[in-house]
Amino acid sequence: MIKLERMSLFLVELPLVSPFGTSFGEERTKHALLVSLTADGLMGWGECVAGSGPWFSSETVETARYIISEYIKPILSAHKLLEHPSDLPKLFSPIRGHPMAKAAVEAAAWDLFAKSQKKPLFQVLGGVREEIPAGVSVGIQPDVPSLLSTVENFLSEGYLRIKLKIKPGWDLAPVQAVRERFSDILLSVDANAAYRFADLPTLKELDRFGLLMIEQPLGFDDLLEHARLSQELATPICLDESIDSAHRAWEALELGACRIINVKQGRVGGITEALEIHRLAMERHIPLWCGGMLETGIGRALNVHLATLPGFTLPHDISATRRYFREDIADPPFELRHGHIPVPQRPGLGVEINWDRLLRSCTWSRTWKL
Ligand code: OSB
Ligand code: MG
Repeated sequence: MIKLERMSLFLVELPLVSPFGTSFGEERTKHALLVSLTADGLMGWGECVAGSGPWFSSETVETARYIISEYIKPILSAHKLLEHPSDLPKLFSPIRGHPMAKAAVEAAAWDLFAKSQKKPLFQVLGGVREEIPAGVSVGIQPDVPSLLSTVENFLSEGYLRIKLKIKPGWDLAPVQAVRERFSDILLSVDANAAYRFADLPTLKELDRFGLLMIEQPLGFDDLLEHARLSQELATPICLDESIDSAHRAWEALELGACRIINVKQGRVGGITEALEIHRLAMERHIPLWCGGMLETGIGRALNVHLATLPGFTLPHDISATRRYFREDIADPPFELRHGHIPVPQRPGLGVEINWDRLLRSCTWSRTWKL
């Protein structure tokens, strides 16, 4: 039993080492909302995966700050005694939507709980791996030559799978160029919902490149057209944006809308919900992998622990810290070892907040006694 004492929120801004371009825009700065919970001399940390604007999802760091401050904090104050972090989703269920806000607080509770058990988080979750295979997501580049050299650099660092961001006008030519140059690599694409069903001829062309998957080609909340598209393509469809809960994952699998799922614990409302998706996927032999949202060391550590579960069998969008940040707010940085990231072995997330860097990058913070 944990007795929650305090909660803090921190808004931080960290410069990205290079701009990250997707079909919905370009990010130069990482905006993160961090949550800490304290109990009995221990502090647990969570990171909200919402972005600076409502582009990937309707949530933003600002909507999450509001929902946590006004609606989640009072729930925690009324339920200070926590038996297990997986009790939180039920307490948060009167709040409709806002999965990323809920997940950030639940994440802090998981870190705290694992620390109270003096165990690394992956052991508490039932993870079975001591290192996880790393893939990298390559943003939209100014031209094909820069794309080829970017991909070449990542491959020389050891990444085991390359994911190319695509959009109409930046699809067949860059994918073909990368496939011709690197004929035997694991390659996938992510459209972030940039196509319509009427783009079927272009999407069908992608079948020529031996891709591992096509991630979220159609509408961000669509299942039915993805199911229809799936019938037309040889390449497996993977859903990201469309899966915002375990129930949606179940609907997607029943409909045949995807053959692979990208799990982001924040997008689906937390670790407990992600564990339920893991259970569903294992039952149906659906491969999973862990997606990323340009997380700082806090969210990155959580993804690494989650990715140790048995059903996570494909390389993840979990890359080394230095792929995004020169200096992170958590230590030590994650590094690649033969294309894999070692799982932290210390209690909880197994990373330490660097208070100096946190306070330097913090633009707002608040602490409540619960
Ligand atoms: O669609 O997977 C995505 C980053 C931000 C928002 C959405 C996505 C991404 C990525 C990068 O692809 C994943 C990462 O390296 O963290
Ligand atoms: Mg994606």
